[in-house]
Amino acid sequence: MTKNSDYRFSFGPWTIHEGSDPFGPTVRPTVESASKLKTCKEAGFDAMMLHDDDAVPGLDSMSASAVLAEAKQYKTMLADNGLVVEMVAPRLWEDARGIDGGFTSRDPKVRQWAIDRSRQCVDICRAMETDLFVLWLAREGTYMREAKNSIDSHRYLIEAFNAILEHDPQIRIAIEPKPNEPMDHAYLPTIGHVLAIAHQTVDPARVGGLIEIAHSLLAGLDPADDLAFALQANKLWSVHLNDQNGLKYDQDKTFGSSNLRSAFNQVRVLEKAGFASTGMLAVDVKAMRTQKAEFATQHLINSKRMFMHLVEKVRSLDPELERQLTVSGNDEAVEMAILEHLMGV
Ligand code: GLO
Ligand code: MG
Repeated sequence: MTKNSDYRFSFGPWTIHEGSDPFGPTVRPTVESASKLKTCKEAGFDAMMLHDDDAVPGLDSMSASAVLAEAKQYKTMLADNGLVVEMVAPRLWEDARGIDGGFTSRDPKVRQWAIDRSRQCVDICRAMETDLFVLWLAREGTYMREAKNSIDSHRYLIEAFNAILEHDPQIRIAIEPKPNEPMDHAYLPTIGHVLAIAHQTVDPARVGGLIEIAHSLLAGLDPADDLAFALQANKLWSVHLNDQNGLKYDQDKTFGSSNLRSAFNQVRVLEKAGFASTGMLAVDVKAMRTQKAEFATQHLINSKRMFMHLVEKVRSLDPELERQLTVSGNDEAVEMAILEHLMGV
């Protein structure tokens, strides 16, 4: 099997979780931060992706200098384990103030809070030596469309992105689109929306995208084509690997576990674009609720393993078959050859 020598992988601490869902409580004990770091290292990952309050728990009640000191401490702990920080994202949606969204809240004081907290998150990025600032715009949307003026909301988003860009000349914003959940309708539901709005900011070169496979599927799109769209624009700055079985709640299943052929095509497009040398693969998966605590890191390991198996499948595709793909002929036979290649028969 291919070693992950050329691809680099990260995961977020929230992917090792207690297993609660909207219908039931936790089913596994909380795992300490240090133990998650150990898993990261032992499972052959290169980096952690973090929310601001993963890096600095309780940051709200701390002074700005104490926040940065603690972020640096976490960074050192990672470095001692040979790990780096891929990105940091402000977790606006878990704060009571962000109930109606942060940047697009109906309350101007909340909109200001969201910008201030994002600026602080940029400082945390810098303290942790990453220039990648991720925005998953969780609650930037509505439950009731009439509640907000959509035109103003998009303007607020651009103003917030500008404030972040202006706060630090080096920071790059990677926006992670998702069409719904937790909101009924989210602003910036697809990578198309993300790249369009990037061009309206004060520095379009520093605004790009992060594509999560499950989110593309929730928008009814083809993830491989979504990846290709961002790649051709040099705007794919991270990928959240996972899978999704149709249009339901955001499942965050193990990469490739639902649709192998689609996963193969996602890997193929990343291979063709040479993504290994330009970005990291972040595994954003949830363990099944039935998974016992002692095995509750398996979903991370399996996602990375599936990715590397599929890299092998892409690289070992018969060159003659590759050639036949480029011309119209017996396409049914060519498709069958791909299916057989995937099945190993
Ligand atoms: C949820 C998102 C979430 C983000 C993470 C990083 O649907 O995928 O997990 O990726 O919070 O901002
Ligand atoms: Mg994600």
